[in-house]
Amino acid sequence: MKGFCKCIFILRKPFTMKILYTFFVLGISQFIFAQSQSVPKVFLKDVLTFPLGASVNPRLLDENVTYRERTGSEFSSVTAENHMKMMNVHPGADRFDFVLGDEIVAFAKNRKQRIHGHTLVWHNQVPQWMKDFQGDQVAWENMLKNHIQTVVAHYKGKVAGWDVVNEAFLDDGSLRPTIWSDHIPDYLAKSFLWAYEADPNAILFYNDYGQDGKPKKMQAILNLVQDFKNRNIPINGLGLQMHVNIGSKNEAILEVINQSVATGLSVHFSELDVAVNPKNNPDFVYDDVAKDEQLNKFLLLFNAFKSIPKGQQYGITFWNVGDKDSWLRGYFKRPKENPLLFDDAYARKAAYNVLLQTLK
Ligand code: 9MR
Repeated sequence: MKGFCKCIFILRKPFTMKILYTFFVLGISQFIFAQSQSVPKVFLKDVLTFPLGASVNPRLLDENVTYRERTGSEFSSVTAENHMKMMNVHPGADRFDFVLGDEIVAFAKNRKQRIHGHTLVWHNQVPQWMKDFQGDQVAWENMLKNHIQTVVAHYKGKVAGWDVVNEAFLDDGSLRPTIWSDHIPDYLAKSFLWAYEADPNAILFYNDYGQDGKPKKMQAILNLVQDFKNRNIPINGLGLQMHVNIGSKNEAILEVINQSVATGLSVHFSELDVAVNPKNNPDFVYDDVAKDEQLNKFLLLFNAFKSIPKGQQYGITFWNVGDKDSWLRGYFKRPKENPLLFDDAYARKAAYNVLLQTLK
């Protein structure tokens, strides 16, 4: 009894009360923190019936812990944004360099993520020695075949699918003039055949951008698919890059999705971003109106993808992880762009949570 009275006496002292109160509050917040850490987060990738991907940059994976954590936990598929392209993997005629591509593969394998290969044949990011290459048609064919087959063989069994040829058509539907079209007749079909020879299990894609609202370009792609089917050239999928913006017309987007699905091939929204400031207005503010418009585009795309027959759903891949890593800021130099699902600090945007609630 004596001890009890003493205790009450101490508690009455204002200073002692303050200290106890502080410990109490600290304890509660520690408890809440611990709870929030231990409760597993719900991930968008887990409520989807198809893979959710991001293109990644190995330097950021190395240097930025938050980027690494987000990429590892939020996505079930990864694409190398640049490090499986010709310029990076084949820097000299007799030299291949798979170091950074392999880093991405190891990262993804450790996290049981699927790896999508991008891209075997393109007119951009071509090494200088290829641009300067001299030789007749046979020499060009051997050079491209060697490139494709060495890269595909290196990643055989690791990469699930390849963008075999990227962006081969112009908006008017004509074949884009490139070093490949200049030197190798029927280079698209040959590229697919060479890729198939090197890995018959890889899912082989034709990948392009801006099909929506460009009916001639889309028709050229559909003609390519039909022609390949007629000639037994292996093709398994169509990549719709989906570099869209908040002003892109919904009907046009839905039309090219439907046309792609109608081919019966797998469909990949392969490089998704929804630009909010496409005209690069320096006074642009990423306000609630822009965020809502962006969310509506995300919803349109995810809902459309969800309605694709399951066997044709290869997945949706975002073109990098956080807004500040987007090519629209770096490559296009549009500082006021916020096209992705995660903000500059890699926090989930409000749109992420709406997608999560709506799609589960
Ligand atoms: O995001 C890529 C950027 O880092 C490169 O500098 C750029 C070079 O052209 O390529 C970007 O990725 C492109 C992709 O490989 C193909 N579709 C268009 C993408 C954006 O340009």
